[in-house]
Amino acid sequence: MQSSKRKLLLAAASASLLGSATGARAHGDKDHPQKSGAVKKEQKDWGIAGDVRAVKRTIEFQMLDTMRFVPDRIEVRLGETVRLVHRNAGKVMHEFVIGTKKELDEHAALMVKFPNMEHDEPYMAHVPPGGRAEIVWTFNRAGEFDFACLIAGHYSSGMVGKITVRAA
Ligand SMILES: [Cu+2]
Repeated sequence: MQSSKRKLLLAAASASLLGSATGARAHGDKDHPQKSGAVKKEQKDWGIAGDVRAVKRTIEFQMLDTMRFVPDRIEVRLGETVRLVHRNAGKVMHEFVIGTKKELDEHAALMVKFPNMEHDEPYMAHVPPGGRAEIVWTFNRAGEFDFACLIAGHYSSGMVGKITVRAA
């Protein structure tokens, strides 16, 4: 009982976190029109990995041990490619993961169960204390999205923020 539930969670984790790397998809019957050559540039509901040459704006975030991001709310225009720079001003590891609230909730629950789970995607940055990282992301879907630190305990303490993508 317990172990089959865990297996299911692990399967869900590898499908949604490793995504195209394994060829598995958590949402296999949704429309994914991209060709199989584009390994990392997978269209997500909250956008797609951006091209550095398309960057016209940089937004800097501080990650704090008070479990807050500064700023915790940003706005971008539909189609905009933004360089998101993360500076960890704290003494513990933090991360920055973009997603829908639903995806982040699910991912955070997995992180609580498997705190050492390793994962990497172009919409995530893992930043050690004093460190800096960046994400280049193209927001080609309008809507309200979240970003969050999914490290166990951080997400539940409110280490989250909002991204509004507005049509021009
Ligand atoms: Cu954190």
